[in-house]
Amino acid sequence: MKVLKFAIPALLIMAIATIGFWQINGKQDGDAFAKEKDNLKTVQPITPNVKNAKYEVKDGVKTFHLTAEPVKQEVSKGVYMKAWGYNGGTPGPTIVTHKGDKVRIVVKNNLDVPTSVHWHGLIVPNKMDGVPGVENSPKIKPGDTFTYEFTVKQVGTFMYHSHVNPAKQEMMGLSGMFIALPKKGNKIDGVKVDRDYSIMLNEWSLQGSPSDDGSMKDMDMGGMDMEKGSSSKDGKKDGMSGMDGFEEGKVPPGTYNVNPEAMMWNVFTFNGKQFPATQPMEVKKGETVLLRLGNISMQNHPIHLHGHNFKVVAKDGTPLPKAAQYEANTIDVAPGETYDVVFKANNPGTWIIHCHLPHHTAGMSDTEEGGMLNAFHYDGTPWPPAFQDKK
Ligand SMILES: [Cu+2]
Repeated sequence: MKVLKFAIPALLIMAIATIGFWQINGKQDGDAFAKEKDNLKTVQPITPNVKNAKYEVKDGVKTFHLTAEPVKQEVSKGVYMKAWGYNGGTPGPTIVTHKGDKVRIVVKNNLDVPTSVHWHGLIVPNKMDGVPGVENSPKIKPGDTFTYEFTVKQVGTFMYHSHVNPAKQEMMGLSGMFIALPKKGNKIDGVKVDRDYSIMLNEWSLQGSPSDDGSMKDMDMGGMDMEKGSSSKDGKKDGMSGMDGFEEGKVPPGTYNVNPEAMMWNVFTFNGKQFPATQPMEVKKGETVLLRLGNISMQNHPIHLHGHNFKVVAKDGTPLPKAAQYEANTIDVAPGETYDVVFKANNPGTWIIHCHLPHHTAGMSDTEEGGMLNAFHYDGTPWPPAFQDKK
């Protein structure tokens, strides 16, 4: 009896302790499960200033629609260029897919010249490569439509662009980003990411008179009338750069033609916008941020991030082996290249990212900075004056 008297409370205590332990453990398991589920979620890629392409799934095939067409694009306040793009803008919408997706991309040509779309870096069947005359895909005639179809076999950052008269058509703006995500989860290039941002690099030669429709006949007048007489230190007229129109970053508000053949450029864009029209990228402290960079232009652009080192984890849609990954804060992106870089958001504030060729961040008439420049903005930190309208 004495033993029982002692044993019952002891058993009771043990039972309560066990239930308590299960409860605590159960909760932990629940958290772990929630965390695991979270990790299986895919982070939605964001291309600042550019939409992701809409699609519909038909018979298990993801179907996208691209319309190649003339676009009138505002690159920064009041500065419009008459470029070519897809679905109303340049770059065209970002195509987001998953590895294993069967995709169909219906391309309508609303230009007055033939065109095609090449899937840059993607391993596709030869006849889907979009290089008419070399393989069997057609030059898509004005008004015509062609459907490209392939299975996405890779994971990474790719691009798309015209491959008919590319010297002209790429420089008129016929390009866009193509992202292939893993089948599931947010582990990209071996890193679990919380943010997925893309920046496409382009450069433009805007010509014409700001007051008219930008027709070529006026190109010699451009800038001269605007900034009469004043001379810059290299002896050139301010606002002029020989026959090529306006100096870097010195294009006054107006609507202009793009001269795709020019070898001097005066507007340098991240996703078709120059600072301060670039939409800053939000991050939260502690997050792991993926940034995808792609270049369809005539020059290399050394892209530099302030306040952080990033790790270069992939090139041209191909993950780099651990031993080949490296830390840096500037990466030179050559034409045709894509890079994936990741960084830990561990330094709150607003940190700019920009091309480090000084002329490529030349300010517009009313700003000190311009061109290829954007910023990462930490959630909860004050917005600096340059971004007051972005809040
Ligand atoms: Cu540059």
